[in-house]
Amino acid sequence: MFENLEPQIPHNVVITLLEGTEDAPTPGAVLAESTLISGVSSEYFVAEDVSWDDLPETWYFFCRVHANMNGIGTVVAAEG
Ligand SMILES: [Cu+2]
Repeated sequence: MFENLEPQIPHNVVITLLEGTEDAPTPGAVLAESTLISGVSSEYFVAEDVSWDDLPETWYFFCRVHANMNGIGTVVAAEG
């Protein structure tokens, strides 16, 4: 789920391969990119052509509008 708490500010999420190191990550090839979503909003972003199973164990993500908004994501199995 994608949650944007900033009124009037558009953000999105771009998921890419993780390059560099975990201390100095850099984005690789783009795997999926959401539309721009203006806050305040919380919506599900569904990539039609990418499933969780398609992602590597860890990946890089950032906001197309604000490249300094970035981090590393991990797929975790649902419990139960
Ligand atoms: Cu942003």
